[in-house]
Amino acid sequence: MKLKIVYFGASLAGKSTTVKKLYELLKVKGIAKGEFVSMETDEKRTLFVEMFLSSITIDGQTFEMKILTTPGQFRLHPLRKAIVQGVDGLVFVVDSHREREKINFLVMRETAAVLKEQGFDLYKLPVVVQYNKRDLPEALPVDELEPVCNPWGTRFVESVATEGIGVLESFSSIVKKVLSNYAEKGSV
Ligand SMILES: Nc1nc2c(ncn2[C@@H]2O[C@H](COP(=O)(O)OP(=O)(O)OP(=O)(O)O)[C@@H](O)[C@H]2O)c(=O)[nH]1
Ligand SMILES: [Mg+2]
Repeated sequence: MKLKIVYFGASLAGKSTTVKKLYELLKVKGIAKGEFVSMETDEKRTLFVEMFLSSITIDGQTFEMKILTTPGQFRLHPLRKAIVQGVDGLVFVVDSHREREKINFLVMRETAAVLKEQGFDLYKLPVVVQYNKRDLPEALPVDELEPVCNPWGTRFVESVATEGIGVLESFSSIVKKVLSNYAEKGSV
């Protein structure tokens, strides 16, 4: 079975850092396959897509997972559409910096609109919220971020992606959610 997991969120929230760290951590465990593919602009912003493949075997059944990030910049909107197509689960990477509160929310709303065009409801898909940059002195308390960034009331993870903190937690959390979602639908 093939699964698609997409990391979305505002530009500079830390999606690329999260997924790169995740790749390194999974590679050490022997769970990541092949290379990490990335395309960036000269300013290190994600231009197109970053992705890698991973597979896990549970009870004799192997799940192939494709892990992707979306480019956060608004001018790259059309690419975001292609990336979320057929998604099975999402990680919402939130920039905890107090000045980024509004942009986090706008990107969530825009992602919901993109998915709606494709017949998906963001608020019903498996999602994990990852509050990133918890190391910043300007980080808002999670209690303040929750009402804005977690309309799912879903499990959240606090992270410092640059140090690899919280990265495996958000990933294992979304994998569990995606698998239990399939189990509920009776397709696993
Ligand atoms: N202090 C701090 N900085 C972080 C953290 N995570 C990422 N950063 C920094 O934030 C900047 C942006 O990180 P990226 O991972 O490139 O952000 P992105 O979400 O992929 O950005 P786009 O590709 O433009 O959408 C980089 O300079 C990172 O080093 C964190 O947890 N704490
Ligand atoms: Mg990026």
